[in-house]
Amino acid sequence: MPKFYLTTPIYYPSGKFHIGTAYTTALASTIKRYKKARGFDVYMLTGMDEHGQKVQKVAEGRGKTPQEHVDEMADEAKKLWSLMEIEYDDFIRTTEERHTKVVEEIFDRLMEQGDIYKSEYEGWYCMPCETYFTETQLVDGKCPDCGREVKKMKEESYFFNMKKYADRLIKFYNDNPDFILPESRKNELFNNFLKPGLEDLCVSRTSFDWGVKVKKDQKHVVYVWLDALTNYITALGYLSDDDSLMKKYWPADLHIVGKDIIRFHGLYWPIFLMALDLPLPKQIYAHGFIMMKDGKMSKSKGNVIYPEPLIERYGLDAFKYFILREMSFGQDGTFTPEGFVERFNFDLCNDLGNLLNRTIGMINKYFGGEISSYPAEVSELDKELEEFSNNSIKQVEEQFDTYHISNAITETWNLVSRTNKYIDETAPWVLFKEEKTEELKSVMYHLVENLRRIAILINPYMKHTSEKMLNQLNIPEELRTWDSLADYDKLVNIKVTDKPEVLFARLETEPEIEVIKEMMKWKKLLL
Ligand code: ME8
Repeated sequence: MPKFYLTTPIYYPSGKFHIGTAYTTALASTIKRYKKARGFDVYMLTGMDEHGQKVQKVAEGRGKTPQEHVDEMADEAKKLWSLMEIEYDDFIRTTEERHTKVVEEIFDRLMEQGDIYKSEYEGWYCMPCETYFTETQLVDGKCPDCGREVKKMKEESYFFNMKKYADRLIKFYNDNPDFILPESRKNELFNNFLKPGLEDLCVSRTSFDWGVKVKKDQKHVVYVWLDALTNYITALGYLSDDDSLMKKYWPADLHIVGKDIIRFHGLYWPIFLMALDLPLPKQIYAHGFIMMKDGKMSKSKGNVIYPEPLIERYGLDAFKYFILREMSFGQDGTFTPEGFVERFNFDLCNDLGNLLNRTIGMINKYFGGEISSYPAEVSELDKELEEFSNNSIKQVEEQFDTYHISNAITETWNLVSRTNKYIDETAPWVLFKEEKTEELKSVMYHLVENLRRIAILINPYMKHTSEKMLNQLNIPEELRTWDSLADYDKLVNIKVTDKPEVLFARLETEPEIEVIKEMMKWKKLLL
């Protein structure tokens, strides 16, 4: 079985996770379910990045030790991922011994090899980003990444010799044009950082102590990004007694990150791996941001909406549907209450829910809930629908395979619309009136067959809806698999439920928008 190792960023426990964090994780879990359905042995890693000055400050603000704080936050994170049914295989925390021990060793080894050397650092430091900038990198004297104040700081530091590996990385980029997705992000990294020449990177701090200590120089703490990035290999047991997962799954097939951290993943991480003599990840995908009306949704700004109230009121599937559909490949997407209610009512209620309900209603009314098998004769309209449907499957797979999840959803909804249109075109109620029983049966067969396919296509991100659809149609197990999408004539003795259940109950637009606006007023929360 081919393997597929997939990761999310490990998030900072600096505030309660909002729907941006939830988006990355839901995206990864969706890709995992898709890959599994396609026969891959998938391993998905997520976790928490628990060290650094920012986390230390937040803990102090709560009157807790950093360890107490991160322990609570890790529990909260796991609760959220369980509520969202995230199918991760491991949850790594950078404060765990299995991680810290290996980070110490890696740092030591890189020092021994001469890749890390001691010097002095002076620069402009952005605390929220935990990053130093040179004078010229600042934008209007502020942090070029987040726009906040920076502080002039000087400290004795260890540096990583990036320059030594820069040419190898340039060659790697040239030899692997799909290494960074989307291409625009790759070009940015290439033109703005690699071409002008990489600076050596400061990889230790003395200004705080919440982190992994440098083994041979204990007043230094390992830079949080060197600490954090290595999670992708420490979780697999790199340099530990049992490194069987490392042997099996490394290199990663896909690191999913937000565009804010592509620089760390696309430049520093590959170079650290080169220095460790390990193969580089196959692909890194940087997605866009979920925006609010006043800019990027972020833990530090507090302009957030949390997943829990949305899931509680509208269900997990509707929540995932919205965030995954709204974010086009590599682009930003916007969260608005209006958009959410509209998608719920139009896409889920009208388009999908009604298609299922109408179909089941008609089969019950016209045939007592039963139709036998693939019709002996098919009409032009049937053929058109079948072709459209076959092509939709191809498109959805192509989009999933290239991680264009939003497009895969759009393609699926095109099939939903096309199937709805087929009902209008074939006008089953007329066929019934005119007693064209065979034609009517044929139409019902095609409807069930396409609903079956749609249910399978949405399964990676709307598991419950998918199962409800397949159950109401009584589809046998062997025709619920991804492979069975290729079939179109295998259904026999279809017996649909006589008690159809509404998939998504229509929302009253205006009052519902108000409900979501209230959710957006939840104050910034820590836990
Ligand atoms: O950067 N829209 O942690 P972090 C979409 N610990 N995604 C968003 C988002 C938004 N508005 N806001 C956050 C860190 N994200 C480091 C990572 S990895 C070795 C270390 C998601 O808690 C997105 O994936 O700040 C982004 O890259 C990540 O959360 C940042 O999480």
